[in-house]
This record gives sequence, structure tokens and C-alpha cells, in this order.
Amino acid sequence: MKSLPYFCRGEVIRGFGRGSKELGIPTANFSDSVVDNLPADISTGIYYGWACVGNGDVHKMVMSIGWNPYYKNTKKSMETHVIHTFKEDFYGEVLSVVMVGYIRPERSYDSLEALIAAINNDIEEAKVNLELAEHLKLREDNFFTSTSSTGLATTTTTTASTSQTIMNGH
Ligand code: ADP
Ligand code: RBF
Ligand code: MG
Repeated sequence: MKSLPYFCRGEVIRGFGRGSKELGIPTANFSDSVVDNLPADISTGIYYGWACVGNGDVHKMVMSIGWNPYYKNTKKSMETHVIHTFKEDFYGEVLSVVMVGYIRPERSYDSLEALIAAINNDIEEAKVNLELAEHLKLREDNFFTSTSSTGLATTTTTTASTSQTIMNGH
């Protein structure tokens, strides 16, 4: 995939409300503008990379892009599970991510337990792969510290325009 690493940021919106948080795997869903701006060569599936909420710390993440075949969604989503325990929800805040690698395609599972086990495997794979020097250096990228990322979270009007700003091939 020539578009990796892929940098993007946008507002965290309310998702399908299926209680993935109760399963221990909350996923921050991106606004439509981020989903609609994905380059054509970023296929649906599971990715790993780095993520940061507002101007907070950069953490490891796993992301699912697609239609969640297990639930047969009709709307394409981009959902990020940040590998960190947060004190509070961050709906409405700006999430900045860099997707650095692809893990697998999305698929349907026979049970919710099997889906959760697959996601936990993805998390373990992400944790290991992100320790590679070539990936670690992206955590330090200016993308996460630039004033544009820290200035975004203040008003919805700036969020609307900046969430369109896709920084690719950095
Ligand atoms: P929704 O269906 O609204 O996306 P979820 O159950 O997937 O609901 O929970 C997602 C929300 O949980 C995020 O939008 C965010 O505010 C919060 N959250 C708390 N911790 C995390 C985390 N580690 N990763 C992602 N989101 C988190
Ligand atoms: N949903 C699926 O239907 N099939 C999958 O293979 C799948 N893999 C996922 C992998 C990761 C790392 C994450 C964070 C989510 C994945 N999901 C998948 C989405 C999952 O169904 C969704 O987060 C919950 O249903 C909450 O909306
Ligand atoms: Mg979610």
C-alpha cells in the first residue's frame, strides 16, 4: 500500500453504541469527512499505528476500517482503539493517527468471543511490530506536536475544515 504511512486527523464522533467499551475494547469513531477522504489504495481491514487525543501523549493503536462484517454495517467506518486507559471519554475531541502497517482483512466470526479474541491478537501484534525502529520514529513525528494538532480541539468550525486536511506521505 503506497499510502502507508498514512497521517490523518479528525473529530471523534458517536459510533454504533454497541457497547464495545463494555467488551474492554472501546473504539473512537472518526467523522465522515475522514472516512470519505481515504485514498483508494487504503483497503478495508485492520491496521496498526500511533494515535494521540488532542495534544496528549502518543500511544499505540489498532484501527478497523470497513463495514464490520460481523455486524453487517451499511456505513463504512474508521474505528481506532487506543492502547491506553483513559480517565474519561473524548467524544468531540480531535484524534490524530498515523497508520503504519496492515494486519489483516475484516471478516465475520462465529461468535462475539471469537471476534474479541481476534481483536486481542491484533493488539498483541501491533504492540510487537510498533517496537521496530522504523515505526518508533513515526511516534516522534512533527505531525503529533505541530501547533495545528494542538489548536484544533477548540471549536467545531476549525475542526470541520481541518479534519479535511489529510497529511499523507510525510
Ligand atoms: P461508540 O459506539 O460511540 O464508538 P464505544 O463503546 O466504541 O462507543 O466507545 C468509544 C469511546 O470511548 C470513544 O469515542 C472515546 O470517547 C472513549 N474511549 C475511552 N478509552 C478509549 C480507548 N482506549 N480507545 C478508544 N476510545 C476510547
Ligand atoms: N469487526 C468485524 O466485523 N470483523 C472484524 O474482523 C473486526 N476486526 C476488528 C479489529 C480491531 C483491531 C478493531 C478495533 C475492531 C474490529 N472490528 C471488526 C470492529 C468491531 O466489530 C467494532 O469495533 C465493534 O463492533 C464496535 O462497533
Ligand atoms: Mg466505537
